[in-house]
Amino acid sequence: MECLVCFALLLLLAFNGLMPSAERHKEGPHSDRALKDAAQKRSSRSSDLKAGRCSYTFIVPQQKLKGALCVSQESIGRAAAANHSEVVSLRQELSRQQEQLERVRAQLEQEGAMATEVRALRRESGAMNARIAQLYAELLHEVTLKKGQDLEQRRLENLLLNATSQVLQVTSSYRELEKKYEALTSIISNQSHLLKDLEKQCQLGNKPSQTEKEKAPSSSFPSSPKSNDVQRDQSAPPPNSKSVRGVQEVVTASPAPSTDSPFISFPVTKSPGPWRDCQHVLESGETTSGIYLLRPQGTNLLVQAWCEQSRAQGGWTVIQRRQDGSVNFFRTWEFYKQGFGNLDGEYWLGLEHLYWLAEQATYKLRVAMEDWKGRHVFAEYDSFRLEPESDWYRLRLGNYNGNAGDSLSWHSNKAFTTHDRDKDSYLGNCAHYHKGGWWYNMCAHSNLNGVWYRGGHYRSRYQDGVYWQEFHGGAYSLKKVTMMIKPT
Ligand SMILES: [Ca+2]
Repeated sequence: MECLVCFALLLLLAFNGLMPSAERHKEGPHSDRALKDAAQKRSSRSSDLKAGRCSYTFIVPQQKLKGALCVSQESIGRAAAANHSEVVSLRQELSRQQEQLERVRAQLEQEGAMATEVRALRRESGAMNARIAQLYAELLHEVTLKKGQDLEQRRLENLLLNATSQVLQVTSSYRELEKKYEALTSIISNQSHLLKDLEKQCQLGNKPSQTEKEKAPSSSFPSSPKSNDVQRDQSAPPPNSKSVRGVQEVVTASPAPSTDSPFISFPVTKSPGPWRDCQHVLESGETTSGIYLLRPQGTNLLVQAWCEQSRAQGGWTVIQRRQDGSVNFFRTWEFYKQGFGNLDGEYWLGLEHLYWLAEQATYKLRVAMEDWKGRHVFAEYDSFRLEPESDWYRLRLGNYNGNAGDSLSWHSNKAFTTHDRDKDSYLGNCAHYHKGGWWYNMCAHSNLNGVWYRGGHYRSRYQDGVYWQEFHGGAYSLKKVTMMIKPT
């Protein structure tokens, strides 16, 4: 009953609400004000309905009611159910569309981020490309530069090679010139000696002399010491020609004059000789020291030597002497074999002569030395001999005695070495470093054929002075040295 009453009231309200609309249609479309009012009223009514004063809304066709309005409860129920299902479906549709919207929005957002990322990547890629292009250009530049450098290097190498070959040519030319100069100096020296001899002979008048019968040795001898001043002490006065004592020519009964003599012959003795050695000279009554002609027994080898008859009982054959640096001792094998120097000054008797002399008997060796303060010492070895040239004149030495100290035993049983023939035990050539010829071991406790330095202690890149290790050491160059042998 209550439901029916409520429904009737609602119908009345609806009818009142529709009436103005019908009237508006009659007034025509020009009344905007009326339309706005009606819209306001509808909205207020719908808000009233939403507020829950009524559960249903009915839409009634615009027509004039004629007669009674009948609504059955059944039709109302059907309409309500239809509306409800429609609302539900609409809501579902709405939520579905909202979901779709959300998805689309999310997708859009995602795509937006991706687009940003793509743009960033594009920018990065552009930068990378630019960098690669730059690097490529740099590489190209480097390659070009390298090629240029290679060319330059090759050019420099060629230049260097040319310069080296030129230097070699110049060096060889220089060596040739040096040889020529040496030969010329030697000839001049010999000629000057010959002139002096001739002058003296002229001064003696027409007095017959044995000297006229003999001829001075030719310049085929090894060059004079004056011809080579490589090692000569530069501060030393030039060798005084006046010191050449009593010049006489070789007087010899020898049937075959030797061609081996390395010396310019100026013997001082009137004794004809030749003698076996200086002991033989002494025994023959010649007690004056000087130059004598010797010929070892069983040989045709004639050699002049200085005989020391006043020191240590005399009878000594001098085989080596140093005293003023006037002779270069840095010589080749051939010079050391044949001998060189001045018999009344510095000289080396020659290994071949030494070998034959020492073959005659048992000889002893005496090394007499003097330092720059005038102190004299000596070293003696009770036997001395050499092996033949086929064994490089190997030294065989006996026992030592003396007051100089033993600096030669270490060299015993060693072969002779020169700068052009290396027979020493050292990896390099000792003669090169010690600037002489010696029975070098590895290398030298004594170096009596080294460079003669004035004043004792010397400064040199190598230990190349005239030294005796046990007497002042290797850095002290001795003032005077004499090596001499004598039969025991
Ligand atoms: Ca060597």
